[in-house]
Amino acid sequence: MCIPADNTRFGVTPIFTSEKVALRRQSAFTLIEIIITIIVISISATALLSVFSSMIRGSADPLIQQQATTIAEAYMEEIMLRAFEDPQVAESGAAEAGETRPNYDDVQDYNSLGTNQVRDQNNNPVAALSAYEVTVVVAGDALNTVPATAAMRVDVTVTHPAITDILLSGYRTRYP
Ligand SMILES: [Ca+2]
Repeated sequence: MCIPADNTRFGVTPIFTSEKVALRRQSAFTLIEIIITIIVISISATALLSVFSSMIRGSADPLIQQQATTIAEAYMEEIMLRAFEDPQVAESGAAEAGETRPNYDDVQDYNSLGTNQVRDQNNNPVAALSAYEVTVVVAGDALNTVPATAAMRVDVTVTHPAITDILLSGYRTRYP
């Protein structure tokens, strides 16, 4: 069958070469679109890189915080195992005469520690923890119905240049 030049009556519209070129142009990216895409990708990459760099910079902090917390817990545990007040002589509110850390016998003795680098229970400095400092303060502080004369609040603060101070508080009450 012969198709006439004007074949619209068959439902087919012929596409001329100029129209084909126009269609091809529409499906491609324009220079402006490419530039906008590059700008968007650059902004996204910059934001991602800044997030990654802050994560890398702060990645050591949790380890230091955990170490500081562990130091505070170790001091607190040691202090809480002592008596409320000196069992042999009148309580002075700090270490009594002749007492050193290895033979501290009440919680109030620990007021004599003040601020110092981390030390073990025999008062030997722990070289590996030299960047941390510990401060211990023990003072009477009412705890609900327990008066301040029968409740000692123990504050253990651990500091390190890279983190916010870690403060651990506990109470030692006078009980029989
Ligand atoms: Ca004592």
